[in-house]
Amino acid sequence: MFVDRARVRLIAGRGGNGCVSFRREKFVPKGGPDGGDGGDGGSIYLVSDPGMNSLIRYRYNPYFKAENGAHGKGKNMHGRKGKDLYLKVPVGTVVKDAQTGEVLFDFTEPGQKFLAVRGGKGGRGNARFVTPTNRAPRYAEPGEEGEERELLLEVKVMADVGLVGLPNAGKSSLLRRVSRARPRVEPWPFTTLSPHVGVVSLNDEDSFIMADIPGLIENAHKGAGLGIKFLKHIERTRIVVLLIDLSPEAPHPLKQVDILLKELKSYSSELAGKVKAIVVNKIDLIPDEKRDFSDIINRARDMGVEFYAISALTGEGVEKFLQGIYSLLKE
Ligand SMILES: Nc1nc2c(ncn2[C@@H]2O[C@H](COP(=O)(O)OP(=O)(O)OP(=O)(O)O)[C@@H](O)[C@H]2O)c(=O)[nH]1
Ligand SMILES: [Mg+2]
Repeated sequence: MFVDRARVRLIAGRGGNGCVSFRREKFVPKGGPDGGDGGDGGSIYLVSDPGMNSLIRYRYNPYFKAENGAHGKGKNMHGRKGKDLYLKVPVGTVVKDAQTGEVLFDFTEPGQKFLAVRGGKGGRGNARFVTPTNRAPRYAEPGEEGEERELLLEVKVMADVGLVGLPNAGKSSLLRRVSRARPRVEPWPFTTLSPHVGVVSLNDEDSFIMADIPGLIENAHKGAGLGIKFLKHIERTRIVVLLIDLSPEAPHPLKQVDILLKELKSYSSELAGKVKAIVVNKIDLIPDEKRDFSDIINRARDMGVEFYAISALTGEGVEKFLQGIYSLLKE
């Protein structure tokens, strides 16, 4: 489980001012007051939507302002109400006040609505202030300011896909290529020390969450390298992808598959059962004519999993891999 966070600043719309106006018509010498009311400012609501699986859009665009109410006009014309804004958040989002940390709302199911900032009330026009003793009031109310608030949104997300591979296999490079996550990439093992997660957007509607975890080595279950504790971060992913390093310094690809499967199994057979694809990375290092992956393709076939060949560096094969993973997720 990863915590996805975003801080947003919300400003509700101002109410429109009430209007001071008197009826002026040709044959009505002393028209009464006819200033209309200002419209209410728009409010901002948060709404839980099952189609949202991360808060990423708010991280890049954290500022929202709802429309102001229009001012009232003469002839008793009321100002139009400012439009409300509805911001979609994933189910599971917890809303906190950014200043105090107080929990304001907890979205536990789809379709819940939380009024985050209320629009200012429109001011009343002078027509409303007529009394028996003052039949021609020359004042109207101004519109109220809209509420303004900074909120912290937090959601615990479960990644859809977990990348598992030896150190240096290129897991972080792949995550960087396909998402906006920015895990560090270095030409030496054990660069990644804690899990990272990124949203992979295939287009406006289709996206999934991919997690990059520290590299696994042989005997990790006995504590070698960074051990296997961090596998708990991908325990609840739906799919595990084995990322195999094709560079000459790495063990033979089949050997890598064996090591990874063994370590996964020693953590839990359920996790090992989530392996749905074997992906060989760094194909750019191998000239076209030497690309023969038949042994590993056969291995994938035996295991009943998919096979992809990619280069996280050049992007070759990556699109096809993402599409394949996405169709697996949809099944
Ligand atoms: N030629 C080539 N190099 C790659 C490719 N993908 C990653 N690398 C290189 O491999 C090295 C390791 O990449 P990382 O993405 O840090 O590997 P990692 O699997 O995240 O490694 P750890 O975090 O240590 O487990 C870096 O020098 C990358 O530039 C690739 O497709 N082709
Ligand atoms: Mg890494």
